[in-house]
Amino acid sequence: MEVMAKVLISDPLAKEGVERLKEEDGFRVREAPGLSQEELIKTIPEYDALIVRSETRVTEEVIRAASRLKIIGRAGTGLDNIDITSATKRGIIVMNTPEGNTISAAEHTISMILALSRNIPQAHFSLRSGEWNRKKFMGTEVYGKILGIVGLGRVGSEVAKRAQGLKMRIIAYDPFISKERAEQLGVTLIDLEELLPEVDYLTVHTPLTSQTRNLIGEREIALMKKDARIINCARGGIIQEDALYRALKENRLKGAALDVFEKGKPFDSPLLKLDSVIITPHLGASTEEAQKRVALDIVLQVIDALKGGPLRNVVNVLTS
Ligand code: 9EZ
Repeated sequence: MEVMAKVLISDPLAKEGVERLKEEDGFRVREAPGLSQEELIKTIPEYDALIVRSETRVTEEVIRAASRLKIIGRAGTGLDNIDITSATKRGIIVMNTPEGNTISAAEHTISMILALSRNIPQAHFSLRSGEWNRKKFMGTEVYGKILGIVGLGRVGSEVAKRAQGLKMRIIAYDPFISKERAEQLGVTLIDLEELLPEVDYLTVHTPLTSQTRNLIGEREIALMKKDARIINCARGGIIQEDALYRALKENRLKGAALDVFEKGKPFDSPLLKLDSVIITPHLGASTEEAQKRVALDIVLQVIDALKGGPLRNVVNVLTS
C-alpha cells in the first residue's frame, strides 16, 4: 500500500506505542530520539505528524520548517517544550494524553506524603553515612490528619481516594468542581483561605495557568499551621519557591516534598539545602505502566487524527 502518512517519533517512546503505529497500514514511522535541533529542522519537512515526550523542543523554527506537519502529539501532559502559539498559527493540531499519567501521579503524591512524614530520604542517607539516629527522624502518623487538596480534578480526586484509605480527612479547594462531585468523593469543598489554616498537609493538583502561578505564596503560607507540610507533584510555580524557602528556613512550616520546580532543574535552588525538603526529579509519571499507557494513547490519537477520525485531547484552539 502506498504511504499515506509519515510519522516522526523524536523522543524515546514505549515500544507498545511504536509497534502499534508500525502496524498501521500506510504509515511510515521513523524513531529518532536525540536529534539535534538542526537535524530536526532539516528532517521535519517530510513528516505529517510528530510524536514527542518532554525532551524534543518543538520551537517556532521547527514549526516554520514543518511544511507538511498536521499534528504534534505529546505522550504525557506537560506542554512546556512545545510552542503551541506557533503551531496554532500554522493550523497544526497539538494533542496530549492527560489520562494515562493520572494513577502514577497520584501514587507519587501519596509516596511523598508518607516519605515526608517519616523522613525516609533523610534517614536513608543518615544510616548510609554510618549513623544510627532514631531520635532525629521521629515522624508523625498521617492517620486522622487533615489533607488539603487544591485542584480536585483527575489527579486530585485519585489522591483523595487513596488518602481516605490511609484514614486521612480530606478537604479541597477547586472553583471548577461541583459540590455533587466533591460529595461523591467524600470530600468537603471549602474556600482556599478557610482551607489553609485547617490542613496538616497541603497538596496541589492544578494546571499551571496565570491563575495558579504563585497560588501558594507568602500570604497563603502565613495562614497555615507551623507544623503543616506542603507537597507539589503537579507543576513548578504553583507554590512560590522564595516564600516556601523562607517559611521552612524560619520554621513556619514543617516540611515540603517537591517533584516539580519553578525553573525545570532546581540545582541553584536554596531549597535543596534544607533538611526539611525532600525532592524528586519530576518522577510523577515515571512508571512503566504510565509510559506504556501514554505511548499507546498518543499513537491511537494521532492515527485517528491523520485518518480524519475523531480529534481527542487537542490543546490548541484552531480557528478556520
Ligand atoms: C485553579 C484550579 C483549581 C484549576 C483547575 C483547572 C484551569 N484550572 N484551574 C485554582 N482545571 C484549583 C484552584
